[in-house]
Amino acid sequence: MLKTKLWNIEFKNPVFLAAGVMGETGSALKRMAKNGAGAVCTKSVGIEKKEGHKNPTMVEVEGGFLNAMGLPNPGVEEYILELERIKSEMKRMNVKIIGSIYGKNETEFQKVAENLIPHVDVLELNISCPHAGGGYGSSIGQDKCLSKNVVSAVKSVSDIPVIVKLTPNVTDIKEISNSVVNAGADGIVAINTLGPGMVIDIESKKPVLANKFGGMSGKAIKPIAVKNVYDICSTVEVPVIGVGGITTGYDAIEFMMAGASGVQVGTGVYYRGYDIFQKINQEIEEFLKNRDLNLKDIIGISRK
Ligand code: RRO
Repeated sequence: MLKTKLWNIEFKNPVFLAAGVMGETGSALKRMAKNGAGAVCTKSVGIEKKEGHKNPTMVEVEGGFLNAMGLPNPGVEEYILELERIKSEMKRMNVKIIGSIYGKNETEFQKVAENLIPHVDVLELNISCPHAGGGYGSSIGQDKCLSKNVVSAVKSVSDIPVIVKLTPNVTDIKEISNSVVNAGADGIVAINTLGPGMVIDIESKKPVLANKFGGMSGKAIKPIAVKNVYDICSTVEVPVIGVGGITTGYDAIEFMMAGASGVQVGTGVYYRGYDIFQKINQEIEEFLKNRDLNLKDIIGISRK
């Protein structure tokens, strides 16, 4: 009932693991796959190993979390070994792999893409980390020319679908969306974390995060994510994957009604556990069954 075909790939369901959560190792990805995800997304990987920011890198706030992980990853070559280890079981479970990549510029993006493409089903370009600094952050995703150049460079070497993760921290999400789609993006993922924000500990009188500030995820950002998806779907024709504050099937349905063809779950894993994917799928199925609807019937329905 929840089978979803996007870019000629059949996903067993439209509820995917978002980048950055439970994606640092192959075994963590496999665990999410076993818990019912239709696809799993890797932690964003770059050319070289990166330690990430110092601890603490996460702090819980009302309605979500702030994170400043700082792109910790083992580098693309090491990461490929992680993927090799889980390859056959992922095939057996029929769970697709989305490879999230980052880089300082289009040349770096292209190099990482060339390495990773043979090992994943879909490539996700992370041009939207709100606090990575050093040119890695949302600076690319806030500039329509830089975004376009990155997408063109990766598309020129890719034989698999290339989707682009956008930041909500822009004045015109439609403009950026059109720019990446005109450059050849096969889909859009919206949204990366919001902000960044800051929490100050009033006893120590200092910001809690070692990096001082971090991107906001979780329930509180859902209305912003839904509005971004709604706006993006009104301007581009490619599939849009909604992400931002999804913890229940009803949240997922809301994103689909805004136009999303699929969803990703990140922070939700902390709220509802690893089996959140099964739970969300069950809730979507029940909702549809009780109303005699199919998934296709609800996608974009709020826009009609
Ligand atoms: O690693 C991170 O700090 C991070 C990344 Br790459 C991202 O895209 N979004 C985010 O909130 N954190």
